[in-house]
Amino acid sequence: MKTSAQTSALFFPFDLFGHSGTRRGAELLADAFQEMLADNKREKLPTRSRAYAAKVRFEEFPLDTPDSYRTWRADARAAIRAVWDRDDFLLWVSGNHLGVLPAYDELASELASRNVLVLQLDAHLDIYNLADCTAELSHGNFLMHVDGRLPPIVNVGHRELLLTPQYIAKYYRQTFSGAELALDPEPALLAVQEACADAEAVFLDIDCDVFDPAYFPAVVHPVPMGLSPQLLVRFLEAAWSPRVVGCAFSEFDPARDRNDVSLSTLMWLIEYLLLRRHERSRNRP
Ligand SMILES: [Mn+2]
Repeated sequence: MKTSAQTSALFFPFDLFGHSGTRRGAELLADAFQEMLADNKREKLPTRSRAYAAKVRFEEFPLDTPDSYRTWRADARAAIRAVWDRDDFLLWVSGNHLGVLPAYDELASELASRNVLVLQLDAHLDIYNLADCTAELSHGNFLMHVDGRLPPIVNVGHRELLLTPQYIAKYYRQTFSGAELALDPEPALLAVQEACADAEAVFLDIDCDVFDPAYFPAVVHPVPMGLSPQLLVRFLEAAWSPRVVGCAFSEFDPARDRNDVSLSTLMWLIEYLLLRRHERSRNRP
């Protein structure tokens, strides 16, 4: 896979069949992202942002007509496909987690030709089939609805206490629960590093509820025993290589934020990823 020269930052405020406050989250991040680019442009002194300033393509999907919802999945897939056809790095910011399904669809379509891996940071394993869950497509079961064969997924940070290991293993290559990470994160860091080193393309899927609510209050249903942002950065670094083809963020519900601490965390991570991707000194083989 070629090293990509550009980043395509696509904001897709989809929030149907899941948490509706998250639409505003994707819109707010789109605003903050544009503000960051504008601030960088105004700055006359050299800053590290020059590494990526000319390399970012921004696009926001308004999703404001019934028609845009009728074709949301195909439209999102086409947009993602175009990014990867250009060998761009994909930054995909969705409303709820279901809005990341089109990226999984596209990764599934690549499985025949290359070895793809998803590193999913999420409090939930989105394969729920329990009595109180709908069998229809939803944010809680969307991995069961991927178009084609499910790509190999490693989950880090889930807080699952109900689903059996046998059932989980049908969908996940490997999982590391929040409790396991609390005891010792090193085995998980090593496993992530090895799995990502073996893959030809790695996609990072960050659901904001993976964070511990103490650090990141802005989610609809906070779940305890989550990751600190510091530990999440360690996992990003364990996964990182020029073969990371993109990163998704979802489930940010700004109405529940506290002094914008969650917003700042996400913007910090987004800028960190841009530098990670485009600062030449940090991407030597
Ligand atoms: Mn989740």
